[in-house]
Amino acid sequence: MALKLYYHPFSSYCQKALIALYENAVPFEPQILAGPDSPAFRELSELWPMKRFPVLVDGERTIIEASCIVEYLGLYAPGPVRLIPEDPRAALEVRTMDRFFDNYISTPQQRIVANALRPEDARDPYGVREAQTMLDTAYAWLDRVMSQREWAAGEHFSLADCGAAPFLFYADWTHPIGDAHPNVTAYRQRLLKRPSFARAVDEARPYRTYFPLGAPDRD
Ligand SMILES: N[C@@H](CCC(=O)N[C@@H](CS)C(=O)NCC(=O)O)C(=O)O
Repeated sequence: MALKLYYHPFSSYCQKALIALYENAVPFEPQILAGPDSPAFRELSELWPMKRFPVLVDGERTIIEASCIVEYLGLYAPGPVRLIPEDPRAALEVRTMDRFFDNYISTPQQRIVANALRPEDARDPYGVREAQTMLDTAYAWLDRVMSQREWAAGEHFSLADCGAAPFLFYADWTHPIGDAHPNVTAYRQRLLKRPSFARAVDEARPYRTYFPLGAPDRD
């Protein structure tokens, strides 16, 4: 039975799962979430009441959370690109970096974007400043780490890079990485050249007007 992925092409967490699918050319049926009234969105609401996406369906099984989807694909649809290393010690480093990108790059980035979507009188400038400070701290830490690495966890492209790619892409649009973090900027460029992410970026191009802060005229 074909895997089904409920997703939107412009969503960063969905791109994280798409990268894993594209890395190993795993076939799947796209279930595009074209707004809250679309059939796919109604199905998503039944599958996962949190209505967060992506969600993967494999027969009777529903898999939530982008990291778990990537782990699931490694177990049930493995291919030549191993996104979680076999060695548990190497896998721990991959999972550590994966948590870093979710918690300290994506979370503050989404907080800034969510603030822009609030009604004017419910905005939270203090929260935005906190999120910007977290991003600055995260960029500085990552810059040191990436001075020694090609990919997030070392030599091999992994689960951690699947998240890093879209999260750094949108983080730079939201709160620029800047000249003070050349290793992060160079890593973001390497990610943009990775064919799996380049494909996800291209598929998301038609939706750039959706970016609440205004998308810059560049990748
Ligand atoms: N922890 C979830 C986060 C997923 C997530 O936040 N997805 C966003 C799209 S990028 C979403 O569902 N937004 C809709 C909403 O917040 O209602 C994961 O890792 O998959």
